[in-house]
Amino acid sequence: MSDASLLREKGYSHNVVHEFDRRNLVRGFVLKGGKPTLLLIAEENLGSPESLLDLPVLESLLGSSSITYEDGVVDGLSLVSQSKVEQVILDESVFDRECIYLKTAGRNSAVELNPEDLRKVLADLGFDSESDRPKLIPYDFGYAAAGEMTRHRVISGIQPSGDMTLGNYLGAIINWKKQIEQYDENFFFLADLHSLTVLPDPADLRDRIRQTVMTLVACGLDLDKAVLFRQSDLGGYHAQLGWIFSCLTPEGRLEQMTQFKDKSQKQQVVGTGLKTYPILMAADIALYQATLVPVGDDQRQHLELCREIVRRFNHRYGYAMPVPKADIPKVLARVKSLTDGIKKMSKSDENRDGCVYLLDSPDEISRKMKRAKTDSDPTLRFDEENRPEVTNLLSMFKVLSGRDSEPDAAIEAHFEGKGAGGLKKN
Ligand code: AQP
Repeated sequence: MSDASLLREKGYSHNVVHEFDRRNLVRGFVLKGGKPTLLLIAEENLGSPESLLDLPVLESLLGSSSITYEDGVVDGLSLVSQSKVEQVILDESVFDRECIYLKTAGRNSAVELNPEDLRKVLADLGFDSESDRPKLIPYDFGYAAAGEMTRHRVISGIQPSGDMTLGNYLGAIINWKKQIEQYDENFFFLADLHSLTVLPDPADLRDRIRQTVMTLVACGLDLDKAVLFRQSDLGGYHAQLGWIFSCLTPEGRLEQMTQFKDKSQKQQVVGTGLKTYPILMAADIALYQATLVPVGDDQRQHLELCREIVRRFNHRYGYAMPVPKADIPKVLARVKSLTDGIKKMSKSDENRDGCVYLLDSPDEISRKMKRAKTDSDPTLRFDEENRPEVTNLLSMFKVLSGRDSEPDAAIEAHFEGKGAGGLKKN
């Protein structure tokens, strides 16, 4: 049985393709040493099979120091279904990709698959990382070089592009504060070079830099435990690494960025910087050899690109920097506008009623909340797809009342019979 026929049999949607993007290729190796193991690893993390064997991390994962491996193309999933392997090590970084390709044995073709489906197929085949004796070992090989997982160097930035919103706070700042308490090395910066992409007035920009610093301090960012700096004060270094990274980034990748698509529509003249923004962002992170980046969901795609660029750099020039991980809130990773549940709450939004600004007075916040868009259904339910506005308000309540670990049903029950009016009062 081949991987393709296995996926067909299991009913997982996939395509068989003959031309595929190697960056999205997942290579399979059979490792022998202790238990026969299938290793599924993203091509970019591989380096060479020889260097893979040198990885002490692999030895420790297998609990064995003498590993041999079967090279060549391995029809990976089908080996699992034939019970020829007893455990699977899965490179977690495959989940950064929108799609992956599993090369099929003996042919120059690959199975195109959604990464989440790979996890489901493995679970269906009895390989589950949740069981007592896990047979599925998830590991992020792209990140492995960063060393011990319990230590992190944290970095994140904010553009001084307007008054800070509740979106900035809940998407990012709240996590910055948590990281400061947990890790020793924390760097945060005012991304003023990034904000030049929308051509701000110079005097406004200077004022906003000052105001953003003051707001961050007012949010409780403890500057005894973190470094806060202005990006342009070290701009030469950021720009230099950005240039090197730009040489490693296919132009087409930049056009896929949704933020570029959104922001370029609002500009009369689209500057090149708006497009290359994610490259500078990758440099901002890699320059400091940071490992953890607390950001909101809108930056997920940029972080994914940053990880790709760093892997490519390490692969081409030798290891120099860890592949950073994004730290994105589990609840309310993307705060939506109060007036439009499809749009993200944004400091540069012209409609100020859509945003809760951190410097708004309590009266102003209450006025905006009262006018927030909801729908005609008086029963309050979390339903992102069909009721984005109500879901946004319920999620805000959930996080701001410190009940984010509770199930959605508990929050819905809290508002039973109170309708949107009751929710807005909270
Ligand atoms: N609505 C949001 N929900 C969750 N997180 C958000 N962030 C921004 N808006 C939301 C997070 O805030 C951090 C700083 O953002 P930024 O200043 O670097 O740029 P941005 O993501 O483009 O934020 P804005 O507010 O929308 O700015 P403008 O209007 O200038 O584009 C990031 O971690 C971001 O994810």
